[in-house]
Amino acid sequence: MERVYLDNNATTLVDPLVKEAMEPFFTKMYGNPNSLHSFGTEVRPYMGLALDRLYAGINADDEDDIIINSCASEGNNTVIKSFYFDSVLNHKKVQMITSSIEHPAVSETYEFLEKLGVDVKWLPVNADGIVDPDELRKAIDPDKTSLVSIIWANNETGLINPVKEYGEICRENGVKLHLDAVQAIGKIPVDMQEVMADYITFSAHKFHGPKGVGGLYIRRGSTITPLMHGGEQMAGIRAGTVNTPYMVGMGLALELAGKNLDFENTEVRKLRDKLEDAILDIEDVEVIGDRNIRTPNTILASFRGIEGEAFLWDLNQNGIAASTGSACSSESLESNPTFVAMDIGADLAHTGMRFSLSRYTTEDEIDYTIDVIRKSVKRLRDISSTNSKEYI
Ligand code: C6P
Repeated sequence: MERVYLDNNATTLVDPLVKEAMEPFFTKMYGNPNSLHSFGTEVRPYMGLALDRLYAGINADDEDDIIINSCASEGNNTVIKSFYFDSVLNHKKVQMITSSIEHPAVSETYEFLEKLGVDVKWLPVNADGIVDPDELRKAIDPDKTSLVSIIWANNETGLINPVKEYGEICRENGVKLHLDAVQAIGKIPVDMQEVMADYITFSAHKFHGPKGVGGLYIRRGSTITPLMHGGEQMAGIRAGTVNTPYMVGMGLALELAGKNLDFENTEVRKLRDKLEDAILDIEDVEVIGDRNIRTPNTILASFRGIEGEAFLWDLNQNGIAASTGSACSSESLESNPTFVAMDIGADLAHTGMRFSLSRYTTEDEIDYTIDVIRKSVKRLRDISSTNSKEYI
């Protein structure tokens, strides 16, 4: 076995069909789509096709907007800061609500707004790792709350929040809802006629598209004050020359992800469950969250007595790529936000390991991984018990 990639929540392999579809836009059809000459105009139908695929992929209405940007972090910053800008422009103090299990692209943006004086309410999670709709209902003050931002599917655990209910609660109270849909898209159905969110954000590289391109969905009737000024691209909401090859790639990637949703839900889930069952067979191991309410590709397991960093290193030595948490905070030794939010004890806080599969994961790879995990856990536990005996 050469290498096994089980860190698909960090990023994914670009589907070869996507790469092929992007190619002509680097050296042949490289015109600026805003130019009036043929080099510019010939690109536009392909952008239209990409947009059609994105609209279809999330079942957006023709009247809704999808803004192409650089990534979900940009989309999350755009939505949250837009509400802050509006409060400044309207001389109105607002309250905003988020949860304690957000990706840093949301949580750190809110922490920054707190420094600017914004009142931010942080919703807890329940024992199942879910943001309880009742907590949201209680936290909303219809006179003050302007925006609610909640993660659709958590990147560490894969736990899926009841977003449909959030949509109903926000509607009842006249409050806008923003969902970080990065880990939902391509893994579970995302249907904007079902879920009444006003804004959702996503990144192409999580569903076998290229890195550095993402989308911001805006429901009709909702507005955005731009984060980036300086051009009329994207209806004036996001200035900057559109990255046409990547937009084309993202459109096709989402279409292919849609076609593979059943496969994710059956075949990827089967392999995930096989790995999870084998992990749970090991003594003193806990998997966070009920597998039936998780994305079908994700496991966050806690291996008691094994330090996450050492385990990660051992897996890597055997060619297996996993992750102790989200890739962008993996260098910090702090506990994963999920462990903190779920009040999982300090003894387990540094022992978490995330395994995230994709439609490219094979059964042979899972069998090999199971074998390596068993041996590695035994070896690391033997080492730590020998070391602790030396100190007795
Ligand atoms: N999570 C992970 O290892 P960007 O980097 O902007 O494409 O995506 C940011 C982002 C936002 N929200 C969620 C829920 C995410 O999972 C991510 C990316 C990766 O978990 C890399 S930190």
